Amino acid sequence: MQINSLLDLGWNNHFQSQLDLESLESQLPFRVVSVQRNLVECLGFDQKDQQKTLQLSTYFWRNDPPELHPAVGDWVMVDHDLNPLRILERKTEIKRRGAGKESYIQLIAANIDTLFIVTSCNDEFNINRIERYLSIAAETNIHSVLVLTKIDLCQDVTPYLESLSGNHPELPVEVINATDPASLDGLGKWIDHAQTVALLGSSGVGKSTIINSLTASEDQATGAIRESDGKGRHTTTARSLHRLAGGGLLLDNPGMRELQIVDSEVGIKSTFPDIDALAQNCRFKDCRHISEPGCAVLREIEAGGLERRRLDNYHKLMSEQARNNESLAERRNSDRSLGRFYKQAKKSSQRFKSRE
Ligand SMILES: Nc1nc2c(ncn2[C@@H]2O[C@H](COP(=O)(O)OP(=O)(O)OP(=O)(O)O)[C@@H](O)[C@H]2O)c(=O)[nH]1
Ligand SMILES: [Mg+2]
Ligand SMILES: [Zn+2]
Repeated sequence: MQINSLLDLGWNNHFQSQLDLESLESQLPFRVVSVQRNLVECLGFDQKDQQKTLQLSTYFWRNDPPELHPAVGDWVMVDHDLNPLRILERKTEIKRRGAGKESYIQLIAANIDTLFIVTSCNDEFNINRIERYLSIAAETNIHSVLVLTKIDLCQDVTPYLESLSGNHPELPVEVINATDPASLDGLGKWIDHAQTVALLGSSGVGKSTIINSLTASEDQATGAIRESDGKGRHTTTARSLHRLAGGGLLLDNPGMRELQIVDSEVGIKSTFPDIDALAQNCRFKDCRHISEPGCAVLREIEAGGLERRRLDNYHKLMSEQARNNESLAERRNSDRSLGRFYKQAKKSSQRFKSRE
């Protein structure tokens, strides 16, 4: 990736204002462009102002919780010998609950301006899942655009478009054939110079195909979906940032198997503004819209003004994030008490030694 200045990588005032005079003189900002296991690749300029690609090990962050490890899109400050020092405070973060039993937050990407929710007009299309993405983006003030792929393989896109406009009238929708660069013109207006756009969606929906078509390259491997069930083969395995000729930055991601929502109450509420507005008229202030008397949300469902599915998904997302927040808080507490225990143990062993 050839760049002229940090501005081309999305550097702006939000990051600049975090640096005092001393760090401006002694440190250099690098942007994380890909993460593979324990290796973080960053792009920036060295002390002689030469463009430089850095490979950093995540070992430096080994004692930090996972959400504070570098993610694609992060800005890492390094010293003049190119050793990592810290990660700058993020403008936005796309996160989920990490997979597995242990409760932790996994960062998918940092400092994203716009999210392309990529979905195809076939069985993969799922409005509940789209609302999950929307909630996560809204929580961190990322602007979402829905990209509907594979129109060339679809008889009739109307049901998909109706489902989107019926549920989310404000959501911009771009309908494309990802394999045909001519059909991608509409995406351009969402990818301004130095803006970072993340593509998220299930495996096989065409995220990497979009990137290849927009960069006129074959840089990203793509893979045909399975004929038996139409599912993708998880072709992309690492996140990586790509620069377009127009100066926009696109982040390719592996297809998502699961997107467990965490810490997103505000995002969910703003994804379901109709439910939030109706809730103002419920008899009880803390109405959960399950079976309470005087519930304005349930009344609206009965009157046919609100789809039951929407309320069900709202409940599902709200309780999922509450559950995940709770187990996260428990884990943090136990980490903290474990930390205290170790500190105590260290102190008493030092006391013991000093008496020897
Ligand atoms: N006809 C047609 N094929 C498409 C379109 N978009 C993607 N494909 C094909 O669908 C398959 C999967 O595309 P990929 O770009 O690999 O999908 P992906 O979202 O990157 O998948 P993962 O990397 O597994 O997450 C490839 O064979 C693409 O050529 C489209 O709009 N029309
Ligand atoms: Mg891919
Ligand atoms: Zn209610």
